[in-house]
Formats: sequence, structure tokens, C-alpha cells
Amino acid sequence: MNSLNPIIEKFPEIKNVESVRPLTAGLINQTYLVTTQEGTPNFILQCINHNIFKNVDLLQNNIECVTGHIRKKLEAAGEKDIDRKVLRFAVADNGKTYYFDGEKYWRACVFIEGSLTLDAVTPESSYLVGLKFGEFEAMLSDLPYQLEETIPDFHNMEFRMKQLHEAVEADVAGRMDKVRDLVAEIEKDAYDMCCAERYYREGKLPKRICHCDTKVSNMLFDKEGNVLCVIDLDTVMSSFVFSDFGDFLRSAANTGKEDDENLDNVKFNFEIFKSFAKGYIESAKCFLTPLEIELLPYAVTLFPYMQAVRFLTDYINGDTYYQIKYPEHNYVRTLAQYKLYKEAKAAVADMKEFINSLV
Ligand code: GN1
Ligand code: MG
Repeated sequence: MNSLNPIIEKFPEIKNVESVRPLTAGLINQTYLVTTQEGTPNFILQCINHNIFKNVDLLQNNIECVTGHIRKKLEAAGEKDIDRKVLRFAVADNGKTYYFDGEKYWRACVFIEGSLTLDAVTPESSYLVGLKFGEFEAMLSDLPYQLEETIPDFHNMEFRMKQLHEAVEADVAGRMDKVRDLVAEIEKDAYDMCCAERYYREGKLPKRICHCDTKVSNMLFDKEGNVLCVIDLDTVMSSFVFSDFGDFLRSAANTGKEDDENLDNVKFNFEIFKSFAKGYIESAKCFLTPLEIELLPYAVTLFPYMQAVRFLTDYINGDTYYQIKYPEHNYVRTLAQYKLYKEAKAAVADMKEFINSLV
């Protein structure tokens, strides 16, 4: 018997369970694959990180709005195979798409058979993913509800700097001696990196509904390499389009790993950038403003920068946010993301030129 069976039983749709095994992807929620006997769907069971997503009811409500809206759009467009193109969550015996066991929150999502996630993309698939994310934003542009922020100020660079400053000030883990110079170096670019927030206050830049966690591993592919659907909808909320554009390239255009210990591996893959930008602009140009387009190269630098700040903040705070595999993990992640930031920054002029050639 599996210790998760009492949880699984709360979702009547999950039948004939054969095995439950943890999946290691994701730095936030605990995820399990629940396989069932042939003929019954498998499920992805997740324990929602309640420290981070404080209001699970709001979280699941947002997700239901988003998946419901996309489903309707796909139906209206006469799409086939819709259950492979948008996620569906199981309803628990309390009538909600999550279950609270008195301590933890759980949800279950139908596993899309034959789907897989990738850690890396080719220029061909990167183009398709670009198209898909542009399409995702376009489909949600007329969502008839206001989505609440599941994590307030999630991609607000000014807020992330404030969190870094607070961490530095408190130095609870006594790690400041080690990172003081790095903090000072990162600090030098903070004003420039916070430009989106200023444009927003000046009314020059809109916010739109975005995915806000578009890393490569949050896209499902089929075995032939076709893009199926966008997953991990926890952070779908109002943001700058930079979130989706920049965060995808942060993982996809990195020739190394997010936490690469060898910084020589971390380079900016311009081919991936080109094909993603081409796909994204193709499906998003119908709603992007000239300033949004102009700032896309900035977005590519913003996300590794923001991620470096977030990892560094967590390191200084003594690793309270991200799951880590070894004590210095957040420090190593910081260096790798900061290196990627510098690589992306060196490519800004070329990115601008390429984007201009597209529009
Ligand atoms: C987290 O959910 P997951 O593990 O894909 C984080 C993202 C970071 C990412 C870095 C809610 O994403 O913002 O970019 O780690 N999600 C949250 O890998 O903080
Ligand atoms: Mg996520």
C-alpha cells in the first residue's frame, strides 16, 4: 500500500492505481506520477507548496478560469484532441479541484498519455514553443475575469531588489561575507533592470495575462517533437509579456544548466533565441505594442538577472524558498544565472537587429 492512497482516494476519478512514484522536476511543489491499470487515465498528483501559494483556493480558481477559457477557444476553433492541448484537473469529493488533508493541499491533473517534457530544445522546437506561448497569451487576452496574483509582485524587479536588500540587512545565515562583492556587482545594474516598472508607472507599458514560468520543462511535447500544451499554471497572472519571452530563453538559450557548476558551459545560444523570437512575434504581433517589441532584448537579460537575484536572496536567507540538493546549491545557481545574464547582455545589439528584421 502506498502512503498516498488515502489522498488519492479523495479523487474518485483516479481508479485502479498501480503505482505512485515521485517526479523530481520542479523546485516548488512535490509531484508524483500515479499510474493506473490499462484503460484508465494516469494522473499527476501534486502537493501544493502552501508556504509559497498562500491562497490555494484562489490559485485553483485561477487555473480553472484559464483552462476553461482555453478549452472553449480550442473548441470554437474546431481543434481536435483538446484533452491533449489543455490540462484538466480532477474534482475531489469535496467538489473542488484540490483537497486539504488538514495539513497539506493536494491536486490531481490528468496525465496526457505519450507526453514528455524536455530540458533542452532545438531551433525547430523553440520556434514552435514561441508560437505556442504567443498563442497562449493571445487566447487569454480576452479572459472575462480578473485573475488575482497568486504570488504578489512575482516578476516585479524592484520588489526582488527590495527582498535582496532585506536579506543583506538581516544576514540571518551569516553568509554575507562570502557574497558581499557579488551583491555589490549585481547592484550596479539594478536601476536599468527595473525600467519596466518605471514605464508601467508612467503608463507606457501594459500588463497582460502571462504564464510567468515559461521554462522549457513547462511545455509538453509528444514523442514526435510536436508541442502539445503549456503546463504548470500556478503563476498565470497579470505581468509584462517580458515574463514569458525572457523566462523561456533563460532556460532554453542557456547552453549550460540552470545550476551549472562549470560557468564555461553557460553561454547564450543565439540560434535558439532567433527561432523562439520568430515564433513568438508571429503569434503575438497582433497585440504587442512598439515599446513591448523594442524591450524584448531587455526581457532576455532581465530574467537571468532576476533569477540570480532570487537565488542569491534565498542563499543569504539560508535557503528557505527553493528546494536545494546541497548546501551551496543556491550560490551555484546564482553564479550560473549571473553568468547567463552577462552573456545575454553582450548579445543585446544583435538581438535588436534580428527583431527589427522581423517586424
Ligand atoms: C520555480 O515551479 P518551478 O519549479 O518550475 C519558480 C520560478 C523560477 C524557477 C527556477 C513559484 O519554478 O519562478 O523561475 O523555479 N516558481 C516559483 O527554476 O517561485
Ligand atoms: Mg512553477
